[in-house]
Amino acid sequence: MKITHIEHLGIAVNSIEEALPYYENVLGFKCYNIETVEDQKVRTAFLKVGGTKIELLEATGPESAVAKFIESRGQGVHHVAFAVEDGVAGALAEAEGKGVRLIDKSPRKGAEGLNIAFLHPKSTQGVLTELCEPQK
Ligand code: CMX
Repeated sequence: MKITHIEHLGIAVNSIEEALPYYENVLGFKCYNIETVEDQKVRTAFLKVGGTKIELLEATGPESAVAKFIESRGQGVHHVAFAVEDGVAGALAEAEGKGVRLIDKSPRKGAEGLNIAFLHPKSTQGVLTELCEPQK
């Protein structure tokens, strides 16, 4: 697979409204989009940081992956998303062929309408890893 850059860092927060003043007023980033990704049970806020982004993740219900994460580990870095230039489907097949456990067997639509897929943290050295189509 050809990874070109970190597309975004996902950060789990209790509340986007409570977290944003730190990112905007202290660090000086600008939130440009807030959306709900229904099938992931998360609300997301995106901020640009140079050539990459931060995605704040707020759970929309107790069964959300983000709610479970915060319950066991507290707020903090939740995942890293890499931009794959030559397609998420091919990258998934390659990762699986190299013994990596897939969470998503095929690409699906994530925040910002991009094709994405997750690799299981138990086979990625402890870091939940997202493979992501680069934004045009
Ligand atoms: N980073 C690293 N490790 C993590 C983790 C994370 N974000 N979330 C869970 N884990 C660890 C747990 O601590 C646990 O480890 P131990 O067994 O050592 O305690 C282990 O993974 C649990 O694995 P599991 O029982 O297979 O799975 P869970 O039910 O806890 O779910 C995960 C974990 C990663 C499979 C699930 O959260 C998932 O499918 N995530 C992908 C989807 C997602 O995160 N969506 C939200 C963001 C969506 C978006 O960005 O749009």
